[in-house]
Amino acid sequence: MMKNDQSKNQSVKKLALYHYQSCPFCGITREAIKHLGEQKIEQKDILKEPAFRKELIQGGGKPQVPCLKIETDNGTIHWLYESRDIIQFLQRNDVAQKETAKATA
Ligand SMILES: N[C@@H](CCC(=O)N[C@@H](CS)C(=O)NCC(=O)O)C(=O)O
Repeated sequence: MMKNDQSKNQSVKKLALYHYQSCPFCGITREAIKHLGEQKIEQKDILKEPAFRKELIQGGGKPQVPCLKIETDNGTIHWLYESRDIIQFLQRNDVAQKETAKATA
């Protein structure tokens, strides 16, 4: 799991969810994304597109889904596995985005 200090100090530039339709853990994660609403997350189905599966293995180290690829402003890339950790990260990121929007309004 990403360390808290990393998620606090680096702002998220781009998010991509590696998943596939029939995976129940992916379904829970997609539902959470839908619930959070406005987050822009590219969805990469690894069964429909073999190149995405390759990216996941090369980048994250294993073909397990769901996995969230997190790219930060300073160019760091994190591969976050485990649906529970992904959902927790997205909820925190959503709160952070809303706080930033409020502060800059
Ligand atoms: N504890 C994990 C379970 C994920 C999981 O078991 N994913 C299955 C698909 S439903 C998978 O990717 N299996 C292939 C693998 O682990 O290599 C989570 O909550 O995300």
